[in-house]
Amino acid sequence: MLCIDVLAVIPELLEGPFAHSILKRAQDRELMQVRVFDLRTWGLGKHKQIDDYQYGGGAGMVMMVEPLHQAIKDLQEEHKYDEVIFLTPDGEPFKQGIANQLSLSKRLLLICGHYKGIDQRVRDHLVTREISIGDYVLSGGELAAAVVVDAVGRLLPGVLNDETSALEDSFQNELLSHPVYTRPQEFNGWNVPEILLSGHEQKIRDWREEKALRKTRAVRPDILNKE
Ligand code: 6GU
Repeated sequence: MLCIDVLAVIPELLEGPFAHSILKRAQDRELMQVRVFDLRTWGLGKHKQIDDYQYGGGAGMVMMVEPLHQAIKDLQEEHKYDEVIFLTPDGEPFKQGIANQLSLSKRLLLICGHYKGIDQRVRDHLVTREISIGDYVLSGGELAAAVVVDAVGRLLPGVLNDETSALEDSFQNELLSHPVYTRPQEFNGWNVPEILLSGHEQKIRDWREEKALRKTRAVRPDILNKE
């Protein structure tokens, strides 16, 4: 059982993604538990403040150290985390390998950033890993957290059925996926490639590999022949 806790500024953003399909199945089968916490619960004072102006000046609010520290401390009291992950556009690029690694954990804490960022002292002393889901800026870390939870959750043994084996995914073998077809055999004059109907297993494997290679060369040459 993998337990993932998420500290969010807008927890509502995370209600949808975990309530359906594969992530719902993972939770129903008790292979994964996802809990979302509202950071404002730990906010300061009457207004439950969680952000403030930045020292040195400049536009944009910064998430304060105290609410995050208290939240992490309270949650750590319940159980130790293998990783405390801060989701941030300046983190390490999220790749399949990281998802594979995280799927072997027992407990993860994901922290969703907002505004200009979080006080550096949280990153220096409390966060163990920083992850970005790509080279673009989202308005908050919640959607990134949903991406990470999805990518990790579907890898847990027993979540996917055999026919949707995660091992054949794009990126697991460093090639993009080959094209796939289902019925009908002909639609609008558009035909399924003959080879797939041949029953010739080795030829089909070769054809798929060739297609995957071509596709990868065309759109992601950067992932070919790495090291
Ligand atoms: Cl993890 N957070 C935000 N706010 N923006 C991002 C991101 C994360 N990854 C890419 N862009």
